[in-house]
Amino acid sequence: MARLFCYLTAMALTILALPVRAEDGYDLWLRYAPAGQARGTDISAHARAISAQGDSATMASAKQELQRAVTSMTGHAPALTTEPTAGSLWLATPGSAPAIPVSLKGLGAEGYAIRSIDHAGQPITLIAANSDIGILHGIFHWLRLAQTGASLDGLDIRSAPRIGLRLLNHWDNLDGTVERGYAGQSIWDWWRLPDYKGPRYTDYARANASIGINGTVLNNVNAKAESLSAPYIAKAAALADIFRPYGIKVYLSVKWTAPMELDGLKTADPLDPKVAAWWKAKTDEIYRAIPDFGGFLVKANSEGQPGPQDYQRTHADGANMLAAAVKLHGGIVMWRAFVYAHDNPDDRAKQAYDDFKPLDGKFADNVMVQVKNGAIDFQPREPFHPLFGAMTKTPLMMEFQITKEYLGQSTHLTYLGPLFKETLDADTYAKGKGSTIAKIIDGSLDGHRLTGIAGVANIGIDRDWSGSIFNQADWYAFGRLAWNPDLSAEAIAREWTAMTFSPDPRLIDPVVAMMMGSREAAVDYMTPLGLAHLMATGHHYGPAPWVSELARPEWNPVYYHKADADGIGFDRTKSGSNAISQYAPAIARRLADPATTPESELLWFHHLPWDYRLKSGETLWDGLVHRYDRGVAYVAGMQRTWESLRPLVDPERFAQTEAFLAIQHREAQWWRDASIAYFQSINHLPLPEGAQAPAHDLNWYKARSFPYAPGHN
Ligand code: GCV
Repeated sequence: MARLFCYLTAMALTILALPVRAEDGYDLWLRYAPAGQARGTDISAHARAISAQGDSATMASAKQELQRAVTSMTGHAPALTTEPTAGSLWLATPGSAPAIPVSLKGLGAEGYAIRSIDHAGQPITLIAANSDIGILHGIFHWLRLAQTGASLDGLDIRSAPRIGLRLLNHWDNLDGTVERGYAGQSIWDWWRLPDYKGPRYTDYARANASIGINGTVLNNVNAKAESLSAPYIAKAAALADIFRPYGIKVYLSVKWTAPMELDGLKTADPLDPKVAAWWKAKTDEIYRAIPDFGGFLVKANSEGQPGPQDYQRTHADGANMLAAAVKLHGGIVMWRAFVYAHDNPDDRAKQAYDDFKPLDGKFADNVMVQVKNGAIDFQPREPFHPLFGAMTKTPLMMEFQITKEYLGQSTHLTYLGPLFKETLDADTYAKGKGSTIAKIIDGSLDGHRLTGIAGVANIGIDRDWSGSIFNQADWYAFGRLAWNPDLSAEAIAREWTAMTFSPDPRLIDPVVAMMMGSREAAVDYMTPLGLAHLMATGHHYGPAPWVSELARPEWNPVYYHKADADGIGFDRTKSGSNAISQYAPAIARRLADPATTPESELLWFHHLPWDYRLKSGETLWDGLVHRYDRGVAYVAGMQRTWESLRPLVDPERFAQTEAFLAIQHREAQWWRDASIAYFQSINHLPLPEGAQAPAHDLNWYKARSFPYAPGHN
């Protein structure tokens, strides 16, 4: 009896210590958790009522979001009024409220102002914008303040996006799979669209609008022609209808040979009038179904995809033909620069520049060239792509990868904010010091009106959307940086953590610290010192630096590390591929010499002897091993930090992260051990003192096979 009593008491105490809500991650950063008494009263006092006159679908969504959020945070539903009253949130646009006591100049169509004002003697929070979409963005800003515990008094905020097009690129296939997707099947239920439109589509739009994303490319860049068939246009139109009130436009990826596949044309030559007429008619058909359709995204002449070069035409010929078709409707073409050819023996890192730089100035004014952040392929670290700064006459659109094809897929905690920032802040020296990539893509450096940024989505049907709770932070960070590339990755991590878990500093400080070092840790345990592309073939899961027999040279990891008995690294200086000549002279000079090359990019640009001395004084080999160990140790540190947070996190999300960190630790050790075993088989060097031998011999690592790893293309 006494034992039973003790047991029940212990159970009761455990239950009391737990946060009350069970969480599965579905609500993302829009949880609107009950705010606690003092804070709840404070929020209530600033949101006694929602005052607005407009009745558009967007305004209705804004009001609904506020009601839902305030009610959930405070337990009290705000009243709805048309005129501002004491303590109300007043949503005002020039169309709905004649005399707005704040200037809307410079806010554009999507920006907003938030100001605490005295209105006829009453304290009110004004959220004002030129459009209802601006209001929606404004209310999400206010809700961010409310959720993160920031003051709601004395507000005087103005915000407008720096970059015009802020898009997700879904690599979602019509069969429901997602290329490089680690969060389950596609959220687009193509089969049951357009008849069945589940609630997830609206929640997707809410989440995106809350971080300022204003466009989505629905289908994979490795596109199927059928995406442009009438039934699939109707499906895309159904989604567009749901997203429109949230300010999100729909775009489609196209397959170059669609005119041949869908309608039996003999050619897809962009200069053939019949081909141009086909695209014009197809585009008109799309705009009849989706009047605000955004435009096309194209992967052409890349990795087996067809394109204009198959007809001896250039990328500009192809892009301009499509651009003419969408132009009358106000649409755009996003032409990807991710190209490399199997018959080009030159360094793969140089090929996009060689293809596209000569085309600068030849693209129509509604074409953007979409460039990946680095010249190879979304590696844990890459130097910035040399096309940034080299095509001043063409608007360049940034392409980041939010899904973590190369950074641990769904289970590794590797916060991408610092990776995105590293590229955005990189100085191209295109027009002297301060020519950052952020200024290139926001159009300010070269005076472009059309500006854009895209992120390859990490979204799937998993309950938590992104395959893990922490992967949601990458989606969030992408949106926030797309709106304002000057934000810091750390500030974004703090916001996200406060909204996703709790604004309790006992939780935020350690979680943010752990996130901020996590990408560098992945670089350390996977590809330190500028190494790249050492992952296994096909699914890209785990290490395989030994692979050397794939059909195309640049598919093989040995192509990238070039390790031999004497040294390691890819010589991209004059004595090698001379890829450094694609950068501005100030950068090329720095990269020509290993001593002035950042150590984080050393082996990307130089082939160096194993006994090359690093800045620390240790040899290159010892430095490599130490970095592998540092990466593994960081993950062990994250495990300890997370364990210490057990009392502050709900059980479901705690358990997921705990389990995933254990996987990450095991896989970090695997990367470290397999890489060391392989490189040691080449250089025959002893490990530095204190470093542990790999757990298995090289053959054991080589024999590992994962035919069912997710995300395969
Ligand atoms: C969509 C890499 C990926 C491919 C992807 C390609 C691209 O090669 O592994 O899955 O294809 O990049 O960006 O087009």
